[in-house]
Amino acid sequence: MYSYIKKLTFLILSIFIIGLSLSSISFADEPALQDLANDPTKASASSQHKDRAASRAFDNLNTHYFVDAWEAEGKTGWLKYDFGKGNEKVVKQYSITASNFPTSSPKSWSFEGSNDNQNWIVLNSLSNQSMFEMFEKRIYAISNEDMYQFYRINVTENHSDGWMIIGEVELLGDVESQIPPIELIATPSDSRVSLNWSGFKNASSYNIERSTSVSGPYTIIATNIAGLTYVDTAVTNGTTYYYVVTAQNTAGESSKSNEASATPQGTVTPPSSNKALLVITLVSGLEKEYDLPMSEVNNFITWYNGRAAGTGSEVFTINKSFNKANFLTRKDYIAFDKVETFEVNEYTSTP
Ligand SMILES: [Ca+2]
Ligand SMILES: [Ca+2]
Repeated sequence: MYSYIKKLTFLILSIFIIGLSLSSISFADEPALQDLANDPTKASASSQHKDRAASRAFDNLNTHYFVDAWEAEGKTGWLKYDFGKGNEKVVKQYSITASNFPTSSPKSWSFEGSNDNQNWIVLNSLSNQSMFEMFEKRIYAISNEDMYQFYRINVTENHSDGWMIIGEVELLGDVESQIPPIELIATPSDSRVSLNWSGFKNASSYNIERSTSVSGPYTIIATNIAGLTYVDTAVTNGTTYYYVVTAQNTAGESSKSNEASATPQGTVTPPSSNKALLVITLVSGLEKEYDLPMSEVNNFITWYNGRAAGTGSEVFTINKSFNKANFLTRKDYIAFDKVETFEVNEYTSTP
């Protein structure tokens, strides 16, 4: 008897433990999904009864009569929800709740996602489903990890009535883990702007758009970029450019990324505080020595090189401000064809 009780206890304990582990397998790590579709104004449909518009399927109401339901004019039709550009969602489950007319409930349909409202990806396809009970709610889990702006239920067959009616539809997702939109960073350098961005889930390629005004209008400057970087070399130093990136996948084009701006700049040499002795030997044999800031010596060299190449003015003017004494200005005019050679001796000036 004792042994029997012990065995029984063991058996009950075992069942209890198996039950516990089963329940933890079933429910552990399930994110809390919430209905993301609660704005009836974002609903539309292939057709709708004048008193039972598409919005009725997203009004969170399903009362005793089908006034709160969407009714298609016919046995088939689609019901769509638009989350809006930049507000794409990853929907992982959807639910359909029947109205009080089970015979009008859907029998065969597909659940689809899109980012351009033209190309639709079938996320779930069901046919010959049993008739809904009155006000029955059924939840369908789908293995979707992608963001879509548009979702729709595309009903190809209802149960028997001449009209198809759906009381309520939920689009369920994990609010916390919606994938953020593309994050774009623009980095300027000399005659180029480098763009880097974070990836869009399942993107096949990216398009780059550019503007010289904040918030556009943008012009597409590159398409079908496979990677996550792009270098724009068709830029002018000193001009500020504004960029956005969009992702392309089989479901269409994503919304625009954040706008990133950059102003490419040439390599700027900081003005040198150094000075130099510029010694010019003229054709006549005369030597002229000037103690000048390095910047003015550089101007002289630029003039001389230009003149040697046949451009620029015939004469270079040296401001001898270093020793003006009683004169307002003292200037030397150096004619190119009078210069035999010159020598530059730079030195660090100590303030
Ligand atoms: Ca809702
Ligand atoms: Ca409703």
